[in-house]
Amino acid sequence: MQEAIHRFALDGEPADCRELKGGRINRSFLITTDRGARYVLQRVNRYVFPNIRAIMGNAEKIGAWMERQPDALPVTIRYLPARGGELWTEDGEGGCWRCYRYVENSVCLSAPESPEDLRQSGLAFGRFLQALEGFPALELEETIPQFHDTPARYRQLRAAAAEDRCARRARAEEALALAFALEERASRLQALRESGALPLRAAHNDTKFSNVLLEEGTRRALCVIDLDTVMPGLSAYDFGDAIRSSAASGQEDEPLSLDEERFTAFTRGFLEGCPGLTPAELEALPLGAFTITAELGVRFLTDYLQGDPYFAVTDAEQNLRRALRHFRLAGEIARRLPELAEIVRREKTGI
Ligand code: GN1
Ligand code: MG
Repeated sequence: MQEAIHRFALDGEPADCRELKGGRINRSFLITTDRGARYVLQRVNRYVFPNIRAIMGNAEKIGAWMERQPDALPVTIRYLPARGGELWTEDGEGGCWRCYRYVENSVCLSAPESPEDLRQSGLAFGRFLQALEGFPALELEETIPQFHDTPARYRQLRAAAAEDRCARRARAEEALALAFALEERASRLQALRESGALPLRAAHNDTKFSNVLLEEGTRRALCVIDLDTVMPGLSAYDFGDAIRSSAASGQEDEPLSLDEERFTAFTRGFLEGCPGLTPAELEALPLGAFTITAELGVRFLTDYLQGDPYFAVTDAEQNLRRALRHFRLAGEIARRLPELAEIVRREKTGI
């Protein structure tokens, strides 16, 4: 890390470093220099993102586009060039590092503290999506192929269960049964994508609550972070992942349930931020919340069966607990779909 940080032109000499917790994939450190300038230094997870050129190329395109959008959020993350001219630097151990200016006067919460926090997060992700309207989505590289292709995620789960390389399957039978009970409904969104019923957009694809920075004090939407999965996607993914994550504490392995007030607050902000959604997209939003919740459960369960190579865990059962919590939440969302559709309709029309 010492070596990596010196490859970026900082304002001053690094004087302090502390780890920023919360991400499941990359590791992030807050660096403060002797002149008081602050930066985020990240070590990119190469198991998840083997193609560093693709993620950084996408980030650069998005950043340049956002800076030309009058309605974009106040702050967009831009990476600093490293010595050598790339936006990242490699260490001798296969690690890749990148660096950006810490967003001052911001707060990053692991869970919302009020409905207004949720409305602001809805506004942030909605405005992000809206600002990317017109962006040539297909020019973005698919940083993780089939990221939200739920049927593909089920195929990976089946393969992991068949292989059972860590002899964990016996402990996963209940979770597997729950997963497969959700499969038919969880495959519908992908079918809507493939049929062209839903427009493909440049979407964020990883809209968990902690990926929004709010302004300190005012708690207004300031910035959307974690652009590694910005690629062609659906508005229903972004809406859906935000809904599922706002039902969770940071750990995602505690009981989850859908709160109507929270759902309404997020929906209000999202629709206000992204007025350009088509009728078909509006209709698919609740299905997105269901699908992404079930899909993430499938991903956690697959990772459990494979010995946790993907998601950071605190103990050997955490991915299994996360999977179970997500399947139960998905079941609850499925039962409440008509109610959720009604909230979306009401928030859109105001009547
Ligand atoms: C990962 O990187 P982070 O922690 O924001 C994951 C998301 C999951 C999330 C669950 C690239 O997000 O898809 O929803 O964990 N990101 C990737 O906490 O797989
Ligand atoms: Mg991420």
